[in-house]
Amino acid sequence: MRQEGNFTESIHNEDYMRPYDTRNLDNRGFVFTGGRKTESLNGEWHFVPDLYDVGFRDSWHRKRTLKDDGFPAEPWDYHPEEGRPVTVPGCWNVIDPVFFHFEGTGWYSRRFSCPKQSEGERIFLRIGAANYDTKVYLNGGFLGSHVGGSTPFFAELTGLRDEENELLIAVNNVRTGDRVPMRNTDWFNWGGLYRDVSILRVPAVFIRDFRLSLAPGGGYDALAVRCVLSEPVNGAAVLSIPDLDIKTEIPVKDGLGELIIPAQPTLWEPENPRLYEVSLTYGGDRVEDLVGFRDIRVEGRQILLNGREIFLRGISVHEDDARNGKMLTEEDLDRRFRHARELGVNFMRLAHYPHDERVARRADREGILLWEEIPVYWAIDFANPVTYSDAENQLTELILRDGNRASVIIWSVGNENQDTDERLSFMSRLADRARELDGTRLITAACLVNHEKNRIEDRLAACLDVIGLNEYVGWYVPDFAELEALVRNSNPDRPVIISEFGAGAEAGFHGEDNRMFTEEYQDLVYARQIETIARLEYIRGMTPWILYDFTCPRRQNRHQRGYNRKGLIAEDKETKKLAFKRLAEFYHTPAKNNLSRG
Ligand code: GCB
Repeated sequence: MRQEGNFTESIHNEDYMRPYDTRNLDNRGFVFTGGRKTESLNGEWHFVPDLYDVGFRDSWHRKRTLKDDGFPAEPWDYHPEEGRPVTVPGCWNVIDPVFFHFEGTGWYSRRFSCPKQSEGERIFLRIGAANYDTKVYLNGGFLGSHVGGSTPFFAELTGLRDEENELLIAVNNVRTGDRVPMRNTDWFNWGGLYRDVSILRVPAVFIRDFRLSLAPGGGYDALAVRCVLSEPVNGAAVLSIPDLDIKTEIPVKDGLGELIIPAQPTLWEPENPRLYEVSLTYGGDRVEDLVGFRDIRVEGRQILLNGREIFLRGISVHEDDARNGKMLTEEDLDRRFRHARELGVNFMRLAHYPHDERVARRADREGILLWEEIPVYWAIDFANPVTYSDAENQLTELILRDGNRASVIIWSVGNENQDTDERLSFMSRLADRARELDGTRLITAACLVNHEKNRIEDRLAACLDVIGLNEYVGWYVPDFAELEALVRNSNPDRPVIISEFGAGAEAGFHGEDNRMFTEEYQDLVYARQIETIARLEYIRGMTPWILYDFTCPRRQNRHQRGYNRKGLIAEDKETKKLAFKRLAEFYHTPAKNNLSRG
């Protein structure tokens, strides 16, 4: 058989992935992007599904010779130009019904031109997110791989040509036991290049990270600035905040600049989400951002925003859409914030993975506080060091991405994990890592009730600032009396947020309030939960499960048909169920929701 290279070898090689599993595209390659000009690579790409990983086995990225007539000399099984045209960003599951359940590798290719503009300039590709394992090839060469399905990453484009470059990106969404999350989740495993793809140009020495916040300590009279340069240089960066009359040099030593600057900004808070235009320059590099200054702290069993107690009136949300999968459209974003406002929330839990970065930017402008999370979900492989470094990398990339968002007040290091020794060591390390990267936010995790003792009890709690608690009294625990008992049995030493409660309801299905999946039953669960939660001084917030019904292959009874139906609104994102009104009434009545501000 006439085939290029070592065809027979390639079909016998089951170790074909080894050269490409480099995971070198991680948080160390982060580039601060605020205010930078980018060239978008969104738009039309070519796509082929590759269920058997032939592309890796057979090196599809390698340039192959064409004959004079333009046809290949060998029987290629792949041609980058002949894939199906698709729009990036997007999830492949919604391209065509035949791809809906596809789990495997999808190859995306496109051509682009990229003239160099100045000597010494460095050019990076930024991928907003791709689920889950991504390998990047340029002009036939392999640039590297990234794991993690919801955070941005960068690849330096070396070997670029001014005209006609070919980018080939393989994205694999197979669920495996060592990934974060692992095989089993309660949401749909969307696949593809589903966030923006772009190119940025930076000078030889550039700003990798730029962090600006109110200086911790509660004095409200100083800002803390920190910057990290791409090289271990010495010099000075210049921070400028025109509305505060600040133009200050930040001494940089070995590539790191840190300074506390006296300032009295108007504080950012939900009622007045004041943002300041800021910029940082170093040599020929300049970045910008829009930053709010606020303080978030825990004292005893209270959460204090800018020194005052706050009750977090929240709602949980997934990133899921029947037409667009995980890709967030502007329309979806607008609708989500409109519904949140109607509910009267001041807080949102972005479950269970980092959501599109536009959400936090919008929340900054609208004064909505956020809980952001990484998908350390259920029974991930806590004993596996590879799984740990993946989780830590996702956490780091998230913090690097959203470190300047005033709206984000809480990092969550996981959801509903069993209290084992391995899990304790894994997640307490993550909590430490989050604090090391960011001293200006609270750390939490959504914990489980200890069902044996029916009380709030989890060894991880000692490592958290706020205990998140998922309790499904009224649903998985049918007897409402259990809620009273749970409350009586618990005496947490720090604030608790009820990070989930809820009940399934099929929109339009009505009946007695003791019949599961009726809107009436869901409404009753909300009524009972609210009644109890509002009485407890240590419960400082709640994010019921969930705003919209969402795609979920685990849910297949006749009321569900592939959707988790615990939404307050159906999957059409319009049809409200009865419980929506119940929660909105509670949130809009300060006397009832036991705290008036925020
Ligand atoms: C949970 C999980 C969430 C599920 C939800 C449910 O506790 O954290 O991901 O979707 O319960 O509906 O069962």
